[in-house]
Amino acid sequence: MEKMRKIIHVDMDAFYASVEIRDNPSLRGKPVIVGGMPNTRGVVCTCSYAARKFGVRSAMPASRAYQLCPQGIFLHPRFEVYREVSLLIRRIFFDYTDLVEPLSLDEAYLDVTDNKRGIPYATRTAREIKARIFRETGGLTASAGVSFNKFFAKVASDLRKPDGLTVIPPDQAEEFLETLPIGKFYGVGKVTEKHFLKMGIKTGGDLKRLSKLDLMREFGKTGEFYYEIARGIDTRAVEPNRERKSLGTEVTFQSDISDLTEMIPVIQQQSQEVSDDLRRHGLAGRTVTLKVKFFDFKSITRSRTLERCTDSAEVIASVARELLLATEAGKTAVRLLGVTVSNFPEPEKIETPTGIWLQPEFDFGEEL
Ligand code: TTP
Ligand code: MG
Repeated sequence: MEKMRKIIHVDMDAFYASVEIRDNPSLRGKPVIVGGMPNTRGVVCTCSYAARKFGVRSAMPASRAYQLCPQGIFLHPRFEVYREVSLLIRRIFFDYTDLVEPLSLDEAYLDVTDNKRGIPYATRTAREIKARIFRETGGLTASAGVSFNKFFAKVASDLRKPDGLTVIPPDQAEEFLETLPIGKFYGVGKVTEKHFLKMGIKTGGDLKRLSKLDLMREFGKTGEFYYEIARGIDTRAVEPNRERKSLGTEVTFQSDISDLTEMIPVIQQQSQEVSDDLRRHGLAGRTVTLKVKFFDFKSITRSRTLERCTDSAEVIASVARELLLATEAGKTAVRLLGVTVSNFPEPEKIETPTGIWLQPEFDFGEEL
């Protein structure tokens, strides 16, 4: 029988906001909102838990956040500082395992089945990692989820935020899934959640009652994935070298548009989203690509490669705009626009400590 995997998912609490509070303790306990300023078209990157009480959320227009929380303290993000903290926590992870798969600056999966420190329980490893993050970052907290696959580990890390540690052992997994809201399932975003709710599927229990065929009819290939997830099966390995090759976004219009003055704000908005996303992943790229699908479904892409890497919304937007102006768009009606940035440099090499590799000599058993 294959040895049971021990997976930890670590996710920093209110990441950008917590860093801001760390660096200015007079903000502690206050509604701190990091992102765009209220009188601009910017959006909220994240906010402190005090601000969440007012209903402020990530990706919300900053103007809306101001309506909900006029006493909020609005701050510009400082990406270089977040990137530093991110490197710091990744170094801590590498002290325990080389099987680290970062998902963004503030979260990662760790496979600690055979960890470098020979700690028999993933729960203890998670506790240690949390304590070290707190100490070594100057008081930032993370939440961790511990389980036997990625899906449960990720769901678990979200259950007791902030500063949480949640374990989902195999014998509790099924019971846990039964009542889990459908929106919390891996791969279920806002759109799919609505789709499920329309079908009357509200929880994991409801999901489990659907046959594989039903799910495939509704969701195609992804349906098969939902079938397995509903049964707690997730065989995805933690992939330490998974590299993102590009980041982008696209939108299909409800009805075709032929006015260039309508298209330009769309690509500006998309460039902003791509820029936010790049920064969240600590990436910058040299190539900007514009995709245009015309009314007759003919699709083209146009790219430009820059001298230097960028993650700036203004730069991306200005390149995308030029690319757009050189197409038939405007003369011909358009049904889809997309902006992508690619061509990332080699990822920053993270030094892994050269210390001794402690080979565990004891039986891991079936305990987490
Ligand atoms: P998250 O981990 O999703 O959020 P968080 O760490 O702020 O809060 P939580 O305690 O709920 O985990 O995202 C990590 C960082 O990524 C976040 O601090 C800011 C950035 N971010 C954005 O810039 N835009 C977004 O829409 C989201 C969701 C996050
Ligand atoms: Mg987080």
